[in-house]
Amino acid sequence: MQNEKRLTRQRTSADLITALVAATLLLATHSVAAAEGTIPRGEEIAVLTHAPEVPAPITRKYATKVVVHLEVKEVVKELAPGVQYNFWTFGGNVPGQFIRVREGDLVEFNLHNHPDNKMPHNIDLHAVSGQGGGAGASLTAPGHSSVFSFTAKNPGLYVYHCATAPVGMHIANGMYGLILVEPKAGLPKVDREFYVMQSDFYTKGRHGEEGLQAFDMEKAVEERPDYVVFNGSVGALLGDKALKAKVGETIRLFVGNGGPNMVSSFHVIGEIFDRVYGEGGLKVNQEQVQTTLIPSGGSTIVEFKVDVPATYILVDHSIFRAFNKGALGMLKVEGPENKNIYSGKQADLVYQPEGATIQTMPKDKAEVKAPAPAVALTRPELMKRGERVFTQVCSACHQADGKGIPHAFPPLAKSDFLMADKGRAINVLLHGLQGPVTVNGEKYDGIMPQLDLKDADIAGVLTYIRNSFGNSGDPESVEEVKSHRSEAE
Ligand code: HEC
Ligand SMILES: [Cu+2]
Repeated sequence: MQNEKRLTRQRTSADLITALVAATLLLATHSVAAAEGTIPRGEEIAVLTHAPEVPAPITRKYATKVVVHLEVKEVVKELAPGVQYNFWTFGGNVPGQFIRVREGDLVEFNLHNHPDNKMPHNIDLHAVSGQGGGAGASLTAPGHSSVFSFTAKNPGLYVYHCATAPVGMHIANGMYGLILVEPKAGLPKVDREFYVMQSDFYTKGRHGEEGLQAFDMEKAVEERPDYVVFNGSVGALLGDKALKAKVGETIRLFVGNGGPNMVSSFHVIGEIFDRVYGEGGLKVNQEQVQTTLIPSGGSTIVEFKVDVPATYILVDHSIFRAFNKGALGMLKVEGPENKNIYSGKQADLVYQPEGATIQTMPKDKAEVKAPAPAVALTRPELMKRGERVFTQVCSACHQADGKGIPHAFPPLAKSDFLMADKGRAINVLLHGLQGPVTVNGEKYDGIMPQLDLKDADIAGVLTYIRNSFGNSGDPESVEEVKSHRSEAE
């Protein structure tokens, strides 16, 4: 096969280690495959597409080795007209690029984290059986690549997403996409296939507020999205970006739901789904469906024949999301009328257009909190509280042993940075940290998010980390944290 040559083609020196790791992985997976009698033949580079495009159906009748290259990029783009957002993406757009492989293929997955990115990322593919669906093997610092392999054993339409802490934030920023594992026999032939993915966004400003909008964790936790959209932005499937088809064609939509929170009541106004492959499984489990439910982190495949020309409207039928939060798309179908199926206008009826005004409930008055008096905690109390905070909040990034992850999360264990300056440590916990720092001689240039911690939690966790993992220092008092907080205000 000509593709086999590609393995040795154009390896940059940076790829060399990656290639070695891949080769080792390949040997290991190869022997497993051999035992099952499904040795893949040849090799090809996966063609990935941006939504709404879908890679062509697979015509190959045997399993092969498919090499996937997916690059994570953090990019500022439009979330809605006039509204920008710093998206974290698989491939430069939301949703992530569509991956299409065949049941039985051996997939060599190369996850690249662009050097300009600020955060480490990884990938959890729901199509993978194994630790974290690949997340366990793919945590990748900016400027690095990870390689792992898996056999696509289970056909179906699967969501993939980033699973780096804080997981919710990585997903909320746009880190999800779809991978189709086509069954050996292929899917029935249709005229057109499209890739549509719904998701919800949470911004500091309310819906429509212009400018660069930051992620709002509080709204995300409370599941109050400002935007619910198809394909990553308001209007991604409207106007000249509408999906297009001709009368008489059969359409297949691969529909995913990245969440992070909302469940989709997916509906196409003016159409009936002839067939639904519920939850992205392999079986047509229902015919003649009006609205199908797509769980967060789930998918569905719908098929329908378009009989008459119209602009069919894709919506989340939780209808305020459609008309007020962005979950609207269009499928424009052209061709001859069939008055028998649909007469068109027979009478001029009064039509009350949807008002553009968003009506809001009066805002809750911001509670003016009187500062709580500083509670003096004993050292054992601080240690106990600190251990809890560390386990629940910090260990996701700095790891349970406090040793961090090279290039991504600095160590707290024996950290010269942490131990040198108590006041600076308090400020890191109060305000987060970004920009280059050197910890024990290693450079880190990531972002530690600002964590919404109480003064007593900060005092506790600092006492704990400064007296664990081989560190020893004096306890932190709640009073000290409090005075740093008021200095900043
Ligand atoms: C989402 C991941 C994340 C979480 C959660 C997190 N940190 Fe960090 N932390 C980082 C990153 C990334 C840096 C380095 C930032 C930079 O490069 O400027 C950092 C830096 C630090 C530093 C200074 C460098 C060092 O190693 O001494 C301290 C101290 C620290 N974190 C403590 C904590 C504590 C305590 C918690 C829990 C309350 C916590 N962090 C939670 C990601 C995280
Ligand atoms: Cu990520």
